[in-house]
Amino acid sequence: IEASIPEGQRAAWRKYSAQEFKTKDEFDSEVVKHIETTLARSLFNCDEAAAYAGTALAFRDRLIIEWNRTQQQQTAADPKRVYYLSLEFLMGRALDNAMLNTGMKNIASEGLEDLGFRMEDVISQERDAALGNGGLGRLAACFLDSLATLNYPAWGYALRYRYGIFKQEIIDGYQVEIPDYWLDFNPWEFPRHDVTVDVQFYGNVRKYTDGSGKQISVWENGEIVTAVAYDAPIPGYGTKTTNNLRLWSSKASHGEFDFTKFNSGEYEASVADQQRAETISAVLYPNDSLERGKELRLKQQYFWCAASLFDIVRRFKKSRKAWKEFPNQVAIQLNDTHPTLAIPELQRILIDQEGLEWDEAWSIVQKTFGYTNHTVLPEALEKWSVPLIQHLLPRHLQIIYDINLNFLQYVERNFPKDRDMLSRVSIIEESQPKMVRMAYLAVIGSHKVNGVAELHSDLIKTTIFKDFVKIYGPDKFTNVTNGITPRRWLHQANPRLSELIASKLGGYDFLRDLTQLHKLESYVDDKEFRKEFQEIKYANKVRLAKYIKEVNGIAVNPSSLFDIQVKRMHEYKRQQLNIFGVIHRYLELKDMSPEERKKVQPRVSIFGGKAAPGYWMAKTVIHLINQVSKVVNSDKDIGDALKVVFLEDYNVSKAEMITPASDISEHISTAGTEASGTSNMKFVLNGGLIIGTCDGANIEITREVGEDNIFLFGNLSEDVEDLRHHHFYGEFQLDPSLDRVFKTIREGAFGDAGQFSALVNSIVDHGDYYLVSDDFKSYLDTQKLIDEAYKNQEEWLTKTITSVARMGFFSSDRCIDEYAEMIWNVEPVKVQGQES
Ligand code: GFP
Ligand code: GFP
Repeated sequence: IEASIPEGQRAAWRKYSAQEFKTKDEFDSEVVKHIETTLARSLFNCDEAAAYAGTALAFRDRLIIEWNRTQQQQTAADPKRVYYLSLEFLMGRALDNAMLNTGMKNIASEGLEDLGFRMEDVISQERDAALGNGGLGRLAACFLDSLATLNYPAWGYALRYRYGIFKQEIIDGYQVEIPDYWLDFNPWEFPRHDVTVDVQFYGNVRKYTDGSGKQISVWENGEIVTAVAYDAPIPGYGTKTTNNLRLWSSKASHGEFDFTKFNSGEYEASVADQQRAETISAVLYPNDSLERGKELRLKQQYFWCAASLFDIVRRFKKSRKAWKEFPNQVAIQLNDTHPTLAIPELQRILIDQEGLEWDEAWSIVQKTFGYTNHTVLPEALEKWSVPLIQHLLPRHLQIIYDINLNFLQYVERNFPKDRDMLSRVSIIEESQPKMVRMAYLAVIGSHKVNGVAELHSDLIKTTIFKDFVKIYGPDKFTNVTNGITPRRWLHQANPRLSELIASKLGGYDFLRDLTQLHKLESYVDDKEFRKEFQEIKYANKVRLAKYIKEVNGIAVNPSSLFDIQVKRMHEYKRQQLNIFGVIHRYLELKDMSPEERKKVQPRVSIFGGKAAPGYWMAKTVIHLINQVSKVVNSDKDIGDALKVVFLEDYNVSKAEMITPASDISEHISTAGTEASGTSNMKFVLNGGLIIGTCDGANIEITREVGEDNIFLFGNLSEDVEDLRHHHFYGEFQLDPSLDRVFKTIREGAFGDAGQFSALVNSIVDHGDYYLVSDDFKSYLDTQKLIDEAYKNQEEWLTKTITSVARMGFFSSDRCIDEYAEMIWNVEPVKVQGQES
């Protein structure tokens, strides 16, 4: 509903229209006002949490003023918009980002000091918004930052989970999951109780023929759940654009609870529906390749797609354009297959509700969607059972069948000789029960499909989507190499380095155009610059060492080589390779005399990451790391030569502290399995080097920084299949060093060996699917090279500085510009500072 203030009254309104604070004093006045009135606290009971809350509310107000202006101006300009549908947005903390992006952090720091608080303490009060598992969700968050910074009219759509990804505690070396209830205080969201959508589930489809002889389908008698919008403002850096992330929360359609039931005394039943409805947006699912076929997860997906599409279609209809204009006004990007139901949903809206003919509607659908694939692991490709979809979404199943029928007829006409092709490419897998292959539906319903790094984009064309390349031609498939936002991952995480760079590059422009970093190459030999660069790295290591001491109780020497692997725990990411390497190092140290030991390069091996609750192998690896840590760290022979640390509850805000502190970080997936990786980019940008396989974005990082500045090892992706085959049919030769590691584990050096037998057996007896044994020697050799290289600190420094200078390509700004041009065809809209 548009409810404008009449022309005559606008002057009065404008006079009192909310103003952004601009000075330290104005900021303080906002903070104090919020602490006293919004929080009902006073001078006498204002702790750091309250100071955070007051500061956050002051910035929230500021952002929402800019948000309103952005939305008004974008509405007036009515440009083509991008809608990024992602079931995960791993946002982390918002305050620091809001302060830096608006350029108000210094003012706020001074203001807080006046009030008796330190900025650092205030920032650390905020809880992470952890609405994601790992790289996929964090990528989506970086994209929002870039979209706003580059002034693209863009919306993110997701679910407002009451519980984000679980909190991880390590108890006796085991991972324990604790629910993450993060919403008790979240100043960054705006509930929009006026923006709601009713979403239907279950029910039946009634068909009839209308007067003109047209077949009509009506989906009816379903259960209705209401989606309520919660908006989170996304400020761009150095721009007035503040875009929107809209999160849907579920509630019962009849309001609080069923009054009829309540009045007749059925108290429990009266709230049961309400609870059932609210469950839909209750939890974020951990990324577990084994977690399959959960009805609730499918419900989440549809609930979110249906609410988002309703909103998108409603916004499109406001400008009263013809339907054929829809793809010129709307680009929808599917982040992985989770939002694939948006495809049959849009088709349903167009044919069942808007009365378009099938072909016209389908052409609109295909032009509207783009699909990003993030994995080629077959077990991670989503499938839903036909009976489940039939039950939950009967009309969508019919539409999916019709899409499939049209598609298969097309394939049959064009490939009459390849009879097998039909069953290979069918959206429906003829299994027991039948399954809907979501990735195929996503490919068929989109005009572009992209992978996230060059190797990965090539692989999807030769493996999972090979037949589709034949059918549609190669142009439908493209690559957009991932990127990261330098605002959070350099400026915010490593302010001193950012400042140093700015001092050489003449200001902070490089944060908006990261390619400018190349100018740093001329400072590689600059003594002052080198010294400061090195000092910053050391200070970042000291900060991490302090944290490790506080939290893990382990004293680590900041002069040691910090070797870090932090990411989701998964066999393909091969944390097991890393810890086996650590055990090998430990055994070697034990073999040495004390004199020899003194000569080795001291190292701290740092791990962090969550394992999906049902993923036993990943949990076993966590347990092994912790057991090894216990043994090694308390071994008097070893001392500083080796320390092993597992950092509990790895998340975005911890990543901001960990990333700038690495000397080496590990990106050691089995070649061909890690689609891109993005933390590899973050580590190098912060002056650390990489040990990695020829996989994902490691390859492009190598191309940019040069082969001398990265430590690559291991087999290549083209050899993986043969090696696996050989494990099963050839003779399995275990690398002798790895054999010794396994013997040590079996002898109980790290506690009850039975706990680790499945892990060891997966390699020794079950085909070593992830090729740990094949890459072990090359991994150890490369670690040796690293020890040697690190001893020459001057050389090392040259490598790190040169690498930073060459990382410009990996900004998510570059990445978003590529999507905008190749896939979305959208243009920026410059938002003006004053009301227009
Ligand atoms: C958006 C915002 C509204 C705002 C309008 C017009 O609406 O708050 O009033 O733009 O400026 F959400 P829709 O695009 O969602 O209709
Ligand atoms: C997934 C892939 C990564 C990729 C990201 C973003 O993330 O290789 O970099 O998506 O495209 F596996 P993870 O959740 O596995 O980190």
